[in-house]
Amino acid sequence: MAETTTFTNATQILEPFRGVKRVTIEEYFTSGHRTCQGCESALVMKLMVKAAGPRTIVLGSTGCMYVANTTYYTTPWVVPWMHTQLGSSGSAALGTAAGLKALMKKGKMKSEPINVIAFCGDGGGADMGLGAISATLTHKEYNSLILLYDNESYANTDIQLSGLTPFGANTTFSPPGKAIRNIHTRWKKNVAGLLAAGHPECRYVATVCASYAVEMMNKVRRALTIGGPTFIHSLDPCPKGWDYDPMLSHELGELAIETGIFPLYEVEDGQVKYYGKTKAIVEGRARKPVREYLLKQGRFAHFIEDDLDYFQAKVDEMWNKWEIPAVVPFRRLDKTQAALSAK
Ligand SMILES: Cc1ncc(C[n+]2csc(CCOP(=O)(O)OP(=O)(O)O)c2C)c(N)n1
Ligand code: SF4
Ligand SMILES: [Mg+2]
Repeated sequence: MAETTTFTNATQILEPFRGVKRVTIEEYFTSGHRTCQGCESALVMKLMVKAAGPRTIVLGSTGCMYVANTTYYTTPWVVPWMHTQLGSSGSAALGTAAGLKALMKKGKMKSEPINVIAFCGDGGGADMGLGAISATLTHKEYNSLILLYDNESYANTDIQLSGLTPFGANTTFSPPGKAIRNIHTRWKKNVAGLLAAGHPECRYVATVCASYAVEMMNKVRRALTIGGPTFIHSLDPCPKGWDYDPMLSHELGELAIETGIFPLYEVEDGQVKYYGKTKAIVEGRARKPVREYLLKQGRFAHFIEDDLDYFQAKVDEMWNKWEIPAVVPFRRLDKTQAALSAK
């Protein structure tokens, strides 16, 4: 069939919400889910789709946000929703965006901007599905957003450690013991920095935290408006996996930012922009000590002073030694630095 002339591959223009009073009242992720009390990932789903609006398709890889949200015959999703395999959020995003584009181009469906959002957990996205996400971020002709909700474990299968689990955390794969206190001794992957640096044609990568809900929704709106493939990394406190009282979810999100452990930034067309309390840190506000965040969580209850010092030193390094603080960990060789300054 001949292509229609009306097709433009445009995105929806979603202006930022200017303050909480301007946020729309409609919900597209409602009652009917069975996540734990205080689950920030459920809040992320609600805010993500509220920001996107009704003309949106959501695709979700296996994990808590699939299993707890789609118990047989019930669902909180008001918009069209599809489950996809654990490592395939990238493929689902690309395939859906390409399918919509083809159908609209051929005139088989009305030509209109439809948001495509695929979400994945840290296990599904930063470990198993990294290759598919990477491929999707190179296909600049298709509009989709991949949102990684990071509860820092394979939570749905009972809290196994992932590549985004923090150093030393107690998980079912890394229980502290008498002989070895910290089984998990690797540092968390820098997933947003990795994807931003590695995909120069991806126009938008951001980090968010739902403790700052309006800012978080506005990053989703920006990603969908700018178009092409885009990526957002959300840090989501998880009462079950992190072992804390559910009433602390919001506070822990704030502390992750205030300690500098999780920076808030966006990279738009290659330009890094810090925002919120991270921006204040960049401009000179002191970071809170990491112990204020870590010691509120049972998963770090076995930490001794040496562990807290190590964690603090690694975070200090992110801020003091990285080429782009807390974003890009490269360091210039002195010679390169000198050669560049001489130009
Ligand atoms: C290929 C494959 N391996 C293992 C599983 C079992 N499984 C289902 S959900 C899940 C955990 C996924 O972790 P994550 O992506 O971080 O999402 P979360 O459960 O934390 O929300 C696992 C291992 C699966 N569904 N598919
Ligand atoms: S285990 Fe964590 S991510 Fe999963 S539903 Fe419970 S609080 Fe949410
Ligand atoms: Mg997870």
